[in-house]
Amino acid sequence: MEQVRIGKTVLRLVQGDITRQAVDAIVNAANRHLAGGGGVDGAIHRAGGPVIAEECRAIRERQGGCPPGEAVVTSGGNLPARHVIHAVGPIWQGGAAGEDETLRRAYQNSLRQALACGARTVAFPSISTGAFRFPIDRAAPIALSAIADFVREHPDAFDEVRMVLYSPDDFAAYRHALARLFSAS
Ligand code: AR6
Repeated sequence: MEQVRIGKTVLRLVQGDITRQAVDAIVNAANRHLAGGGGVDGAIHRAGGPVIAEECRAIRERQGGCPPGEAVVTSGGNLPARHVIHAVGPIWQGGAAGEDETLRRAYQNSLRQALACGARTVAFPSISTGAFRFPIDRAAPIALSAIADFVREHPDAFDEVRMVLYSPDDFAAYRHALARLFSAS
């Protein structure tokens, strides 16, 4: 299963590069210092250009960064997306340090920011499952149910929420989770 409909909103899985998505807002898997880095964060800063780092620096100076579970917004620079929502996921510490709840909040606060900037189409990467080492089989159902719950609570907000999975293995993990979560609906 690669997509489901939740009311008027499509929740879709695609395999690809998030920097190429023509949506209103893409989400970045950032760190609490909003300092840039590798992985999807590096790819977004490279493709979007220096304006994103400049806006991140202004946010850092204003509010000292972004704690895990929260999200902040910059413009998209040269990206097809108008906005970048920088979400900070949890660093995996074994699973008993509240990582599941922090991951869920990262998705929901990202959607809250998307709603606030009027984005009707939003694309997410798989937050925390790279450098932050959150196991993807555990992250996928948390990500999808966090999105689905938020969409159910805001039925007029979004046309599409897209998960953009970079590797075939990541895509397979999310497809499996989507089928399990929605098989009865
Ligand atoms: N499009 C979509 N997904 C991607 C792309 C891309 N272009 N590139 C990588 N991924 P990670 P994290 C996938 O490490 O675990 C950074 O240094 C990747 O395959 O980017 O939240 C930040 O600055 C993986 O499945 O993010 C932070 O310090 C997923 O994106 C830290 O890493 C997330 O991997 C955040 O770690």
